[in-house]
Amino acid sequence: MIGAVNQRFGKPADTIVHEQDPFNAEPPRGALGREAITSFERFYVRGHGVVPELPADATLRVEGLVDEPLELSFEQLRDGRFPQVEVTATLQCAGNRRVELIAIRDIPGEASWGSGATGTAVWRGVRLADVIAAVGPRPEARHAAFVGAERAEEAKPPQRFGGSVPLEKALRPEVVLAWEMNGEPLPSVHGGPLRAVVPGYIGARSVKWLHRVELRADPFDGYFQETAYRLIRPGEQPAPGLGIELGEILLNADILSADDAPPRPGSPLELRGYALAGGGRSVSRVDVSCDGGETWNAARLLEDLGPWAWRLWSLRVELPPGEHQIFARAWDTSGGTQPESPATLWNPKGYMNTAWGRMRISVAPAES
Ligand SMILES: Nc1nc2c(c(=O)[nH]1)N[C@H]1C(S)=C(S)[C@@H](COP(=O)(O)O)O[C@H]1N2
Ligand SMILES: [Mo]
Repeated sequence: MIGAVNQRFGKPADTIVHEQDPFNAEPPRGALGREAITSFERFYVRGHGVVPELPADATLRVEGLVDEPLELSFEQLRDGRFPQVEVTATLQCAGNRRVELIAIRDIPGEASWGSGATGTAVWRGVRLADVIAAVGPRPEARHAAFVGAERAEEAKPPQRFGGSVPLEKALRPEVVLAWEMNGEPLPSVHGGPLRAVVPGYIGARSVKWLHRVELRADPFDGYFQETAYRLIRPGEQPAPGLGIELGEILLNADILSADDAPPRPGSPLELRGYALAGGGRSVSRVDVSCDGGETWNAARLLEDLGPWAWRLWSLRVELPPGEHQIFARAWDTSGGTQPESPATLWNPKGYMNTAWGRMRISVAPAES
């Protein structure tokens, strides 16, 4: 069954399916660490509603606190009136690595995402800033909301998915309305024909199947921003306006792959992972410990894909026989680093686990 749903959405058979309908799935972490630009096959899918089938003449409305609302066909968006741009950006779901929080205390009703609810792609489209300039924002406009085309039954009450970012962010050059992912037409499971891409913000703000952009005085008041995607305290229940509204992502790093074959004693092993800075900062260093945090070695930082993308890293290590707890932690250009343990980060919805990346590796005893 799981094979069939993966096949239906074009994902390989080893994709880990959290939910079939709506489809929610992530790649095995090892596969994710092999490519700097995540291929379509290995890009996670997070959907709160069923993938909508949009009519061929679907349009984008740009409205709200604007002088002249616009309704644009997708052809008009790409017919040259707005310059086309490409941005290499990592999307990261706020629920990425929730499984480590669940290990501390159960989080009923939320999927146990592992390390794979993140990925990096080259997105092509137009700058949201150019589209906003065309409608003339009114001075009272402070936020730009994105509303998707599908109906999410899990929302209370059921409603379209949506979310907003401050207008200041919306006007930045990295924020795009995209119709291409890695040089191909944006697959519908990733929001095609058109999605917002908001680099540096939680994945939930990169609204798929974009239907409407609304300039507002206040943040979006739909379920997925007012009630969900907020950091509440242990013991609290989600409620409108409660807790901290999530927005910018935070510095994170994870270990994605070791070699495929089980490591042999005495032979070097290549550890790989990513680090991702938040707030427009960049990654300065990644340290890796193979002895539970006693000693640390600096990993080699691989290709720099620009300010909005993760930085892959690698480190060759030799491990003696036995069980090893590997940790990775990144440092950013402000000298900030990640918290050690997910225990202090636990929250009832299981968001924003940015603790040290961790992986257990066992090395078999040498053959005699
Ligand atoms: N319309 C719509 N947009 C959406 C969502 C959704 O459920 N509906 N999920 C959001 C969340 S929570 C994330 S993490 C990203 C995931 O994008 P992907 O499925 O292309 O990886 O899309 C965001 N955009
Ligand atoms: Mo997400």
